[in-house]
Amino acid sequence: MANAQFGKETSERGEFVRQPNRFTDRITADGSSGRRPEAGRYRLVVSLACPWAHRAVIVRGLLGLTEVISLGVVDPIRDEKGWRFTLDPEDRDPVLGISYLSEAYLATDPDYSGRVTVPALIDTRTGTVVTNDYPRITLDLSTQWREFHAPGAPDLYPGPLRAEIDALIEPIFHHVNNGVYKAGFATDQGAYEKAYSALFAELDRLSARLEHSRFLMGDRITEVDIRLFTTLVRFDAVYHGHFKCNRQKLSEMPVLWAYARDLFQTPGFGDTVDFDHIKRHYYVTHPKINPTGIVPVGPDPAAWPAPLSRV
Ligand SMILES: N[C@@H](CCC(=O)N[C@@H](CS)C(=O)NCC(=O)O)C(=O)O
Repeated sequence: MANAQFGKETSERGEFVRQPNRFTDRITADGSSGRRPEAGRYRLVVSLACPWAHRAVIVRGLLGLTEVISLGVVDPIRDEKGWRFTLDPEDRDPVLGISYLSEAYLATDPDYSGRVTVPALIDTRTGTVVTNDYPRITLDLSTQWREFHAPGAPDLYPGPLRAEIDALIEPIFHHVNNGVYKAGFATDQGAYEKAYSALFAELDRLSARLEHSRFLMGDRITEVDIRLFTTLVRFDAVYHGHFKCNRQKLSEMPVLWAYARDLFQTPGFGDTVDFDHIKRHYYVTHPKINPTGIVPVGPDPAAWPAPLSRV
């Protein structure tokens, strides 16, 4: 597709079809996968712009794993060779010693030809990618790394609630997390409108659920809140304009807006949000959608930390 942002991931009907995650090894508590949790061995490489990576940053922080799994942060702007470690001295990740994330991908699979994506969990001993399977990464941090969780860390994926959490995660992924991308990367009017309608229908459902519930699963924060938050926090800054998800702004949907700010103001959430990285990444690196690369000045982020009361 000539006018597609990601040609290989755009169907003949102009729909965005996300590539599968290539590296899916796991680190498991019992070592049955061949890898066990180990303090200091693994490095999580993220872009602070990326909603999929953002999930892992939040979960790692909430569970108290920041001293156990180190964090590498890439420049929000990729060049023709992809994600770069230009925020580090000498443009190299200080632990992995590489300048591009692609070096780790190619060290793992010399024939890799897909998009080199974040988040990626890297084995610092070998410099290879253990996993870029973002939905699994956070669940494994919750369930497989328990021995390293901080005392009193929340259980973000409690056994008895998993079926209900999984049932919520599914439509949120398709219609919201990935839905905004399906709207934004569509190259066909119908494909865009389908994604737009499904997105707002799902947001309406979530809003109704949150009208009488502080979080999606009641009074406690779980994995599914984190997954919804990382899309909501980008909504007005990026998805409303850049991806044409503009029935309303988040700030015009009162229940979701209050919910998102409630999470933002919870330690471990707002302190992981970098609106500068978020805006520069999307508006600069999708030239088919925003050919000028101009980054909008607004919206004013001051409303996010403003005092709020939820009924
Ligand atoms: N691994 C997933 C999701 C992660 C993902 O898409 N990350 C984006 C940033 S939000 C990325 O790394 N993109 C690199 C690229 O487009 O070249 C995928 O391949 O679709």
